[in-house]
Amino acid sequence: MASSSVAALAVVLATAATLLLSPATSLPVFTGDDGASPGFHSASCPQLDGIVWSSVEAALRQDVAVAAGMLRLYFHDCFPQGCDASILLNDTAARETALGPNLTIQPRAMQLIESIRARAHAVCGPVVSCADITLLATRDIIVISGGPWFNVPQGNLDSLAPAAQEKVFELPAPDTASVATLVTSFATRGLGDVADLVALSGAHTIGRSQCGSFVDRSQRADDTFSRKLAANCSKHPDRLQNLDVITPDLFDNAYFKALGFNQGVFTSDMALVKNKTTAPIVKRFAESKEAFFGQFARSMEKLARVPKPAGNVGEIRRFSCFRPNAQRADAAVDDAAGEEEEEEGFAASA
Ligand SMILES: *[C@@H]1O[C@H](CO)[C@@H](O)[C@H](O)[C@H]1NC(C)=O
Ligand SMILES: *[C@@H]1O[C@H](CO)[C@@H](O)[C@H](O)[C@H]1NC(C)=O
Ligand SMILES: *[C@@H]1O[C@H](CO)[C@@H](O)[C@H](O)[C@H]1NC(C)=O
Ligand SMILES: CC(=O)N[C@H]1CO[C@H](CO)[C@@H](O)[C@@H]1O
Repeated sequence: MASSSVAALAVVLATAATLLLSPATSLPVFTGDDGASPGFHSASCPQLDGIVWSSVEAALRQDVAVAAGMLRLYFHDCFPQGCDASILLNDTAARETALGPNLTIQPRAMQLIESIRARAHAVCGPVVSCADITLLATRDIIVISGGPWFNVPQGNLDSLAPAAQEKVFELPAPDTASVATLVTSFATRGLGDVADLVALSGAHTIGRSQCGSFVDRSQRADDTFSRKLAANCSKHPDRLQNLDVITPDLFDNAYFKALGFNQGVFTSDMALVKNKTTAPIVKRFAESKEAFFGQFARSMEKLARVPKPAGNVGEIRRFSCFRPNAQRADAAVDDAAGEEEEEEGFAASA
């Protein structure tokens, strides 16, 4: 079964280039650049870093769980077909957020990105994509939560349409995935080093989950911890469960320590300690926060560079991160009139 799904994946990847987005209008500033430079916006929007940092700080103060939401958004945006903000397109018929792996994307995290876009565009004009903001904001939220700094490539264009269903369903399922499945699915995205898989699972250090995502562990109720999970979920089915039960709000290596005590919430978390290849890496990360942070930073940067089958094509969404610019006409009749004129001006010159 594993080999047939790998074959299917290869076919999908090979044909993806012809299935995906057609090139469309983009600002001149983006052409001729494949979008790799972290300082990309320093001339066109020097205020961007400050806007992102202060927005993220304020959002975290209001609700610490938004950090987990942002990490999930980053992963779900970049993994299927590269970072292109396709995950945010919820105002289209085929929206990704309606698909199975994505139902638990936090509206708050989506809203945070949109509000940063609005602030940045108000100051600099529509020169920063929703995809770039997703990367910057997630990196900053990790740093503010105690985690490591890493570079995120900038100059990514926003997709014109949601990702194809089959791409979205290549996202690994936390409740059932075995280590072998996870390793295979990560390898297709340039994350073939086993340490990538273990380090990225470490994002669970600030993670939250709905009860529905770990039923196979909680219902087995075969140890003290899974019985506690089951009890919590039957008492409060709607409350989010912390994935790092030691320091749930701090980005540190306690998640890996908890795994050593059999306190991983997902089956895929526990699989990392049971597998002979990954167990020593878990142990290394549990013993050294620096080792975890170094690898996590490298792996997050790799994730930000997951190849785009059709290349860096698309647009900078100017009216909302939730819909493509072409949908402007039918969707935003009641926007402020003054703003509208200015935006039409940009549209006309693009
Ligand atoms: C899209 O998501 C945003 C943020 O969660 C939400 O405010 C908006 O209502 C959603 N739009 C649709 C059409 O679902
Ligand atoms: C353990 O993980 C390795 C990859 O790191 C994988 O190849 C192997 O199949 C896994 N073993 C089991 C028993 O799942
Ligand atoms: C169950 O819920 C309590 C109260 O929210 C929490 O402190 C505890 O960590 C939860 N149990 C587990 C196993 O996470
Ligand atoms: C529309 C859709 O895909 N719904 C699925 C969302 O995810 C849950 C749990 O993963 C499924 O039960 C739904 O069928």
